[in-house]
Amino acid sequence: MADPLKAICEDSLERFWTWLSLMLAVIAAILLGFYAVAGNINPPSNVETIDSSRLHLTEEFAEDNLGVKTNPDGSITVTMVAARYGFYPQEIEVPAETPVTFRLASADVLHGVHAPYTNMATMVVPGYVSEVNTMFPKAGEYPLFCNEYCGLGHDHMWSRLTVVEKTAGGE
Ligand SMILES: [Cu+2]
Repeated sequence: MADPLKAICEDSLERFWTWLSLMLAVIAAILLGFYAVAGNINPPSNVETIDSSRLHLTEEFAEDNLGVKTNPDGSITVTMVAARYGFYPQEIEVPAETPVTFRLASADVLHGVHAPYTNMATMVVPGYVSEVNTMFPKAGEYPLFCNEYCGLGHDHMWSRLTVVEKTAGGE
């Protein structure tokens, strides 16, 4: 079979390296696809829009309704607003070894949230509700950092996440 690259390139060595780099891209795409399917490794897929300028008028993200709620099945839902420069409420406490769902919305610009040493990390894009499902194995105090530059106060944008031992019978 004639090499289709021959139409644009005479040099056989150049064609060889072009084919090799194309193959590497195909192999990388196959591997990524494989790990995404086999390990269920995907970007957060919650697509839910919200009007960031009217968060305070929504039921879920109104100031009085933010914070930690225990669901009937014992799992926890944490509702937070990311705004320059903090995550509100600024102190939250959740039990260890319990499924926790974070629901975050930005009131202004793009933010990111990250609790070091845990897998709790997501971008908080204005106009969308970010949702993260996680479970904290160990009690302790974790900072919640903003990891998307959002303005002059970005370095000071953090809140406190306290993970307490799971009490017998749940919280
Ligand atoms: Cu920030």
